[in-house]
Amino acid sequence: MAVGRRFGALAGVAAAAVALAAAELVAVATGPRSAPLVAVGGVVVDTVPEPVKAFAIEVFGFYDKIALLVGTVLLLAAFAALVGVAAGRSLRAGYAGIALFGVVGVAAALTRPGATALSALPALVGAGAAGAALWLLLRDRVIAGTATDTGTDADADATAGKAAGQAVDGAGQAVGGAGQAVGGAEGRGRRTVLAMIGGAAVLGLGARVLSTRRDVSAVRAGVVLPAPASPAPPVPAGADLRLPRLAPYVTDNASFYLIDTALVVPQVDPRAWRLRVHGRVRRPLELTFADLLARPMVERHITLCCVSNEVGGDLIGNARWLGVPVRDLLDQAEPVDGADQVVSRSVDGWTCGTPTAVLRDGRDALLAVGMNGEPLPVAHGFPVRMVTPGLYGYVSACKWLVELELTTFAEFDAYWVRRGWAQQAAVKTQSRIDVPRRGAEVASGPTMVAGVAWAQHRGIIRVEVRVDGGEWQEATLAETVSVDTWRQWHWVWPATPGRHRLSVRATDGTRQTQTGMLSAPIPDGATGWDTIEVTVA
Ligand SMILES: Nc1nc2c(c(=O)[nH]1)N[C@H]1C(S)=C(S)[C@@H](COP(=O)(O)O)O[C@H]1N2
Ligand SMILES: [Mo]
Repeated sequence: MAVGRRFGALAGVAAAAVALAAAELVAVATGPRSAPLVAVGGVVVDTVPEPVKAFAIEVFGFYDKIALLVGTVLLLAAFAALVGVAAGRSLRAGYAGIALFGVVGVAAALTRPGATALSALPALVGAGAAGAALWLLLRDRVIAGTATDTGTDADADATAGKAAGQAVDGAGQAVGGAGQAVGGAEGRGRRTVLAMIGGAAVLGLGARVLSTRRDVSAVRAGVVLPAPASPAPPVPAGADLRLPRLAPYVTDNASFYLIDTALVVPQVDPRAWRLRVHGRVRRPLELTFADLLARPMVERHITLCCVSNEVGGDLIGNARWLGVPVRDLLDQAEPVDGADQVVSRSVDGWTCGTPTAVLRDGRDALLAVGMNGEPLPVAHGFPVRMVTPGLYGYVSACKWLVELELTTFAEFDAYWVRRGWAQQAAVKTQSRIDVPRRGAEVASGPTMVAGVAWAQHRGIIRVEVRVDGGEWQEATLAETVSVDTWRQWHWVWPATPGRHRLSVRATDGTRQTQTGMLSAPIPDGATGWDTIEVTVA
C-alpha cells in the first residue's frame, strides 16, 4: 500500500474536478451541450425509466434538472474517489479509471443530437487534464510508497505526507525529519488538493457562465414581429374576474409553465434558422426566418397544457400566439396520401408527432413566432415553435422547431411515445378550483368559489360544483374569445361552519361531462374531479 486511502480519494476527486473544469473551458468553444456533464445528463434524461422521472419531477418539481446535475456530480465524485484510491496503489489503475470516464463522456457527447466530431473534445481534454492532475498529485507518493514497506493505512498516510513534502509542495522538506515535519507536509499536500478542487470549481463554473451567456437574447430583442393579417379577437372584459389567486385569463410570459427535456436551453439564431418541410410530400420546402415572417400571420389565444398535469395541477397557460398557420405550409408541401403523421423536430433532437388531419382540419394550429406581443421567449422555443389547439403539448407544441417531416404513425414513434405515452392525445375536459385555495379557512356566509375549466377546441359549456358529495350546482361561466382557450368560472357558496369538501366538473362543447374516474397522467392525460377541503369558521 502506497498512499493513504483518504488522500487517494481526495486526489481522485481533485482530478475529476480538474477534468470537469477543463471540459467546461473547451465547451465554451464547442458549445455548452458538448460538456460531458450536460451530455451524460442528457443521456440520463432520455433513458431513465418513466417512473423514476415521474418521481424526480414529483420530488424536485421544477428543480428536477438541477437535481439531476447535482446527482450526477455527486455520483461522479464518488467514482472519482474510488479511482483515486486505486491510483494511490498503482497510477496505471488510476489512468484506466480516467480512460473509462473519458470513453463514457466522449460516447455521450458524440451521440447527442446535433453532435459533430468536435463534440468529443471537451471529454477528451478533460480526461487528459484528469490524468495530469492525478500524476502531479500522486506520482512521487506512489513511487515513495512502493519503495517503503508500510503495513497500515496510517503509515501509508505518513509516507504519503512525506512524499508530498517533496513532490507537491516542493519545499525540500527533510525526508528523514521528525514525525512533526511529516504531519506538516501531509497537511500541505491536502491543502494543495483542496485548492485544486476549489480552483477547478471556480474555473468550471466561470466557463459555464461564459458559454451559456453567449445566448440569443440580444438577437431576440432585435426581432420585429409583423402585424397579423388576422388579429386575435379582443379579450372581453367579462373573460377575467381578476380575483386574487384565480389564474388570469391570459397568462403572462414570465408565469407561463415550462416543460421540456433540454438541460441547456437551446440558443437558436434566427439568422441561421431554417425550417425543412420534407418526408412524404410532393414539394419539399425550406424556409428562412424572413420567409416565415413574410407570410400572412394569424394571431390567436390558445391554451396550452401538459399531459403530465395532475388533476388540480398548474401545468397549463393561455397566451396570445402570433404565427403562420401550419395548414398553409402543409398545403404548399402537398403531403402524399397516407402520410398521417407530421413529426416536428427540435434543434436538440426532441420530436413530437401530430396527426396530419388535425393540422389541416381548419383549426388554428400555428408555427408561432410571437407570444403575448413579444418574440417567443427563448425558453418557450425561440425563434419558432408549434402550438395546436386541442392537443397536449407533447404531441403538438414542439419548441425550437427546425423540421416538419411527413410520415406515418406506423413508421415513427416520437420522443414520449417511445417512453410509454400515447401516440395521439387530445386534451381531456378538465376543471380546477383556484379559490379558495386548498386547506384554506374561510368565514361562513356567501363565499366566492372560482377557477378555470378547459377542453381546448371543444369549448366549455357548463361547470358545476358540489359540496360534500351533494347535488351538483351550476357555476357561472366567464366569457371567452373562442373554444380554444380555458374559461374562468365562479359560484357563490353559502358556506356553513365546519370542514367541507368542494369538487368541480366541467362539460365540453360536445356535451360530454368530465369523468370523476381517477386516472394517472400516463399514457394520455389524468382524469378525475379537482376536490379541495376547506374549513369554515
Ligand atoms: N423541443 C421541445 N419542445 C417541447 C418539449 C420538449 O421537451 N422539447 N416539451 C413539450 C411539452 S411536454 C409541453 S407540455 C410543451 C410545454 O411548452 P412550454 O414549456 O412553452 O410551456 O412543450 C412541448 N414542446
Ligand atoms: Mo408536456
